[in-house]
Amino acid sequence: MSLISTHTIAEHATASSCWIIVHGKVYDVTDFLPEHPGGSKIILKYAGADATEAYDPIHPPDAITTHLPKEKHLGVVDPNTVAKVVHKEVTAEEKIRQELIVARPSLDEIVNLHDFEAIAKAILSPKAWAYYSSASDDEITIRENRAAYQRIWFRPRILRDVSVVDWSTTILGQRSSLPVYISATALGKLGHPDGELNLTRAAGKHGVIQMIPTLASCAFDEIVDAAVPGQVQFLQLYVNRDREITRKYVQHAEKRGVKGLFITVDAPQLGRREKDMRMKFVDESGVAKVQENQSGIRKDEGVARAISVGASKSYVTDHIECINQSFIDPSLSWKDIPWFKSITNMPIVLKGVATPEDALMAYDYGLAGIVLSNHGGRQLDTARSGIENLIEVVAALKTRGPWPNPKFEVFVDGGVRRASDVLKAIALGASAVGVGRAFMYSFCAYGQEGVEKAFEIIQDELMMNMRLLGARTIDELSPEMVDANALHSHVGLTPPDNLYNTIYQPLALAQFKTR
Ligand code: PPY
Repeated sequence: MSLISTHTIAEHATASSCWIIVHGKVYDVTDFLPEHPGGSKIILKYAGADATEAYDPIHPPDAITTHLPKEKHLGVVDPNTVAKVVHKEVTAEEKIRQELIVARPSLDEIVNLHDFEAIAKAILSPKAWAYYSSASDDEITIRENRAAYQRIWFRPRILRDVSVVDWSTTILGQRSSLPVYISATALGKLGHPDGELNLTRAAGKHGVIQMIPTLASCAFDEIVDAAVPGQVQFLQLYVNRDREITRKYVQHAEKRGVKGLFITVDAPQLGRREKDMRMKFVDESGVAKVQENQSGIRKDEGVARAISVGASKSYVTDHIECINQSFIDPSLSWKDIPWFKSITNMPIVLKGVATPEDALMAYDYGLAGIVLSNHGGRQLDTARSGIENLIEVVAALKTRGPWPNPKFEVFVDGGVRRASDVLKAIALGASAVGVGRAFMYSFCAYGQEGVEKAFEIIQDELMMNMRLLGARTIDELSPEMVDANALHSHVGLTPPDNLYNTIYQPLALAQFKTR
């Protein structure tokens, strides 16, 4: 491979000749610019320079090598020409963050899932925290996801000999040590260098099922390769406009042993997440700044960095700039379902169902199940919580035949932080519950060990709550064990969730310029 000097690379810094460096290798991406799913502007920002830092959290490591023809792989950067790293001035905020990382509580001191979230909030880069924690519009739904569980009360049974309790179960016919699976969350490397692999490794050790996200930072194969023999993994799918890409991806996943396909159906367009959007306008020193004339951002687009997608507009922020909406086909419809069934034998589950009407359609289309989800409050704001929808959905499904129905499973996700939440959902008819952010925060805070600790905490809480509830197995959880009468009342008489509320960061307003 030829050695190329940084000086030569810097001469190719325009749209008519665009070279970039990724992981020390030099690529000519000129012809690829119009094809890049995230648009050409983001690449041009790094034209003639090193793009690795921006590339890493967003792309699987092999994306560039597999997508770019071999003749565009130009060589490696001549190390003698790389300027010695000049240490950037560390901001006061960054200094505090570094100190907090060192001063994290020891893992022994972590007693609940909120702890992970609080630590992640303190030690993540402001951008990563904004992306992960943000939800759409006024963030009503994300908070309702928590609040809804607290409008359900237990009706515990006594004197049932609960010396032995067993919370293991099956999910889509697969054994699971917990009635909980790891739900898909994107861009894991924004929070930890090992990204989603933290989840895979912890899940493998503990017999927990992981749903692999389409938009993982790690390559799909890397995540499957990290699994131990027999470890069960599902796949979350964003359906590409180019169905050939989707077909190949799904069939490859099935060949690699993935046991279930969860098609995301609640995101034909990305929700507007304001915390994330505002991050774009805060420079490194925390000073509010409108980045006019940069990457084509126009003042008249306000704070939302808008890109055109057909007739609609959707925002992209710095770190997800490379994820263009072409990943997500807004024309996806029920008509596509038979095609999915024709390309795979994996059980197919729709992720993001919110009404009994759609639940019945999924059932009638012969699918394997649904996830009652509002995408962690990141899509349609003031959409109801999955747990609230569960009651109506189960009532509707009972009109189609005996319940529970092993051929059609209902899952719930959103806002789960306690085993008591899990038990409530199962008592009301869910097969299992998805947990996304809480596991992600556990690896942001402590890597794989954090995720393992999160599993242990859930187990401890399950044991205590099942004993106190009088349920020895998951099958013994029944609707009579909960009082959900207040669930549909949105009046708000529930005591505040103090732990969660101390972490919750209120939305901000537009900032005045500093002089
Ligand atoms: C989300 O952020 O909620 C996602 O599901 C991932 C994502 C990220 C960027 C574009 C589309 C979806």
